[in-house]
Formats: sequence, C-alpha cells, structure tokens
Amino acid sequence: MLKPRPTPTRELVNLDGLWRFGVAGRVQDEPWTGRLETPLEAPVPASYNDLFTDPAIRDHVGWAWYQRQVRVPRGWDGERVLLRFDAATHAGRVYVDDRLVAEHVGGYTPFEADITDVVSAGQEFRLTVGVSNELTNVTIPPGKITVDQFGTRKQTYLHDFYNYAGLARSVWLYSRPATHVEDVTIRTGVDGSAGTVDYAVRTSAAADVRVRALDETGAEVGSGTGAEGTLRIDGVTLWRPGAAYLYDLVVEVLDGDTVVDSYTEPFGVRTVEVRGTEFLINGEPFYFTGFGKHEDTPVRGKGHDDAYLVHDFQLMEWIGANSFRTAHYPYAEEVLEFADRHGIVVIDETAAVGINLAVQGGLTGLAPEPTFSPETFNDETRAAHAQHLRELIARDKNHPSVVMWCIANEPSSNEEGAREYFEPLIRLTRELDPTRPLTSTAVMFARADNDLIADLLDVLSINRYFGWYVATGDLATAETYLEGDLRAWAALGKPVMMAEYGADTMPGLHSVWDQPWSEEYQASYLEMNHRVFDRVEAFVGEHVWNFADFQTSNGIHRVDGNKKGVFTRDRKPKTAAHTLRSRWRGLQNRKPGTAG
Ligand code: GCB
Repeated sequence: MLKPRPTPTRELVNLDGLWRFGVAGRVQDEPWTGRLETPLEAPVPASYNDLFTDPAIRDHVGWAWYQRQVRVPRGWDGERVLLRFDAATHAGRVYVDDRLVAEHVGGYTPFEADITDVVSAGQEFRLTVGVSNELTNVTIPPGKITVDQFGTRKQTYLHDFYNYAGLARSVWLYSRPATHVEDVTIRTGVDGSAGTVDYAVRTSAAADVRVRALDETGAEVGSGTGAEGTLRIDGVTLWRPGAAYLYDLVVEVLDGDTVVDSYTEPFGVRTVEVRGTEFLINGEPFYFTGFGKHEDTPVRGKGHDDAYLVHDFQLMEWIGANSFRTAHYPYAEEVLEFADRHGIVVIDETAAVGINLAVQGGLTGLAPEPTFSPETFNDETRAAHAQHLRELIARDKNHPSVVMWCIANEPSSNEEGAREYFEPLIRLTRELDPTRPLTSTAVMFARADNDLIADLLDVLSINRYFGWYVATGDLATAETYLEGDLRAWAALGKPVMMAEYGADTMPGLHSVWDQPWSEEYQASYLEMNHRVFDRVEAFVGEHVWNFADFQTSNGIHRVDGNKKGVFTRDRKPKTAAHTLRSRWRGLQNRKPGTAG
C-alpha cells in the first residue's frame, strides 16, 4: 500500500492532534451516532494507556473511541477522497457520521477508506474511530481474554512488552484522482557500474504509464513507458549501509498528453543475497551490529515520535550500530524512511510474537497444551498471519533499508505442527518477495537438533540468554553452553546471527563481582557473548536485546519494565553502552578478524 504523499495531483491533510476520547462503557452505546459523550481528549499519535490516571482506562479490554470533526478542503470536488490510518492497534472501525466506512484487523499495518460518496468538498463530517486492543488465539500477535470472579475482562498474552493500544500513528485525509496509481513495486540489481531498476505499476483503470528515475539532484537518469519495465542507471550510486543514496521514481498516469496522476516513490539501488554462510549486501559480506528495538517511550507508549526517532538513530550511530530488528511488529513507516535516508539496515519483523505455548511451561519447555492444534493456534491463526505478511510486504517492499523479513519471533519451532504451520507462510513470503532472505528467531528450546523449520529459512537467527535465564551469574558455564549451542547451529551450513542476547540491568547498581542486575555484569555478559561469536565461523551478526528499557505487563520478573536496555527508557547510556561502542565502532560492517 502506497504511503500518501502530496504530489502535483494529490493533496494531503494531516489529522493528528487532540481527539475526543473514551473507552466503551464510559461513553454512550453506538458512539458514532453523535458527539462522543466524554470529558477526555487523547493525542494522535499516541497509545492511550499511559495518558490517564484512571486504572480502568489503562486496564480496559475492548473498544476505545476517538472522535473529531474533519473538513474536506473545498478544492477537492471531483477528486476521490480517502482516509488513511497508518495503524489502529489492534483492530479498527471507522465511521463517517453515522456510516461504517472501514474495518481492519491487525495493529501495525495501514488501511484506507474511500469516502468520496459520503462526504462533500468544503463540508465537515464527524469522524469516529473505534480501536480494540483484544488479542485472541486467532489474532497476530495472539493472546487470551478471560473473565475474573468480579466479571472483569482480563487480557493476557505471550509476550512481555505492554499491550499498548490506540491510534499510535498518524491519520490522514487525502485526495487522489479517479484514475490513479494504485501500487508500485521496485526491484533493483547491479550490472557492472550500472543499476537495473525493474518496476511494475498497478493503475486503478487501464491507462498509459510513464516513469522517470531522478537522482538526488533531481536530474533524470532513466525513463520508460508502460506499466512494467526495466530502467538502466549508468554510473549508478549504490545504496550502501552507512552511505545511503536514494533515487526517486516518478510514476505518471496519462490520458493522451495529460498527466492525470503522479506519484513519487523513493528507492535505492542495492542487492541482498545469502551465499553459503555469508550475508551479502551489494555482493559484500555484511556483519550486523545493533539491536532488537521496541517502539516504546514514556507517556506516549508506542506513539510515533520524530524526536525519539532522531535521537535513537543518533545513539545508534554513536554506539556503532549499523542495523536493527523491528522487534516485535512492523514499525511506523517514518522509521523505515529514516533508515533509508541514513543507511541503517533493517530486519523487518511481523507481529507474530508468541506463537508458542511452551514458554508458559517455564524453563521446563514443556507445553501445558500444544501450540499448534484446532483449539490453540490453528488454520485461522495462520490465515491471520498470512494476511499480516501480505500487508507488511505490500507496505515495506520498496525500502532499500529492509534487507530481510523476520516472519515470527520465538515460535515453538521445535514442536509438532510447526512445519505444517510455517511452510505455507514461508512459501507465501517468497512468492510475495523473491528478493529478500527470510529468517525467524529461535527460542531457547529450539535447538539445531530439534528445530523443524531451520531448513526452510535463509538466515538462522538465534535468541539466547545463557548467563541470564540459564546459568545466571555464572558466565564461565554460560560461555560453554553458548558455544555448544551456536556451533551446532553453524553446522547446518547457513549464516547464523544472534538476534537477542541481553541481561536486565538496574542503572546505578555496581559490583566488583559477577552480580546480575549490575551495570558491570551486563557489560561482562556481552563481552562473554562476543568472545563466543568471534569463534564461530558462520556468524553474521549480533543484535543486543534491547536498545532501551521498555514497558511490560505486570509480572514478577519485571520491575517497571524490561531492563535489558543498553540505554535507559529515557535514553541514558548504561556502562554496557561504552563496551559495545568500543567493539562496534571498530568493526565497520565486518566480522572481527576478517580483512577489509
Ligand atoms: C525474549 C523475547 C523478548 C523478551 C526477552 C526477555 O526471548 O523475544 O521479547 O523481551 O526475551 O527479556 O525476556
């Protein structure tokens, strides 16, 4: 799905700001039929959970309602008028005045409503949006709703981060011509010093199409006609990690000589490939340094914030991170665009976190109930996962920063039924995008000798906490466990990367001993991991868990959130930040000990 942009034929109105807000039960039934009866206002974009002092709002399970007035610009007569929600977490319903105009399931991908027939240029309408935070066995991510002895609905889920909900990304009103560009797909290659740009344009109706590629100065470097074709950019400047370069593809829909629609999609020319045990970008081995991140900040929850965006990328540059994983859901499009412009490499992950009931069994790894069964995660779950993959790839396919799809985080990939669940999803992902490698992160119970999906993936991403959840405080034992585990994965003959390793750390707690939770322990724990990584041949990268401390649901393992951040939640460095900085700033995208 194309991001709405202002172009010579399209106009865009941003609907962010304060909206009337209330949760179901505290506002009238059918709130879309009139003015929302509430004293509250909520900012968009922001999760609503941490805004209010009332615990009934923070713990609410079900629909929450947002409402505002919107005026359609008077010049839009004759244009199609659309609403675009960058995300409504986890399900959305949209009403224009009394009328339902859109429904969407999935909290991290965008959706639109064509409202041309129910609004008029120059007139106002009442926009009401319902957002549900419910997670069940057939949502992605999954969860479970129970009713306690007091009749209160409770939401539980299989991930530790807090289930923030609401309108956490921007909302737009935009105009588009009747005959327009629906979609653009761009795939690039390298031929000597030239770049090749395969493009495919989908239009809303049969029409002539013209495309032009412009470089960063605006000079035309290639052009073509027809809905599909290949452009050649001689003397191309490649998009490289740490040295981004973007071109624009200007796509025009023609009626004779008249341009009826124009849309510009930025792109970078680069290749990605897995060869043997190497991960290659533009044919050169790439070693990932960086983090699993979260979209998480105080007060805003998962609300997108450009200030944190800029600051987080500054800190990543400071520390020598060349990449990150969008753990555990697709991030705001602004984040990927920023990564595109600044040469940061992204592993783009779905929201399929917690397809795993074995984790409930604690460290025994025994599932109290099977993960894959008609009663637990079933065909309907897989259909939701497939739909999520379609929407993710439709949204993110043209970002040069995205070099790999991560189809799930820590599924129960060693359990019966895992292959049957994942094989069709992996086939679908490869059909949707044959150009990018695939991975999925392996939970601690999934080992090289019992994992059932590793042979279907291109890169083996491993999450391990030896020295934290296992062999706590005993780094010597942890080191032997880790080395044995990783060497077994490496023997499978594919690139291996550490997608998560980390230790909870209380800023300000210090110790001369290997004391868990101290700043020194986090640093020693990371150094122990690095010693092992440097001994494993097939290793292609290290992503520390996590970039920053983040909020979690209540639980005895967490004190005001997960504290595995290398930075605090307000982005102050812990001691380990300096440890990582001295290691990563020397690596320059390369594995330690390799030439280059
Ligand atoms: C994991 C999960 C991640 C958790 C982390 C932890 O394996 O993938 O979401 O936050 O462990 O800190 O326990």
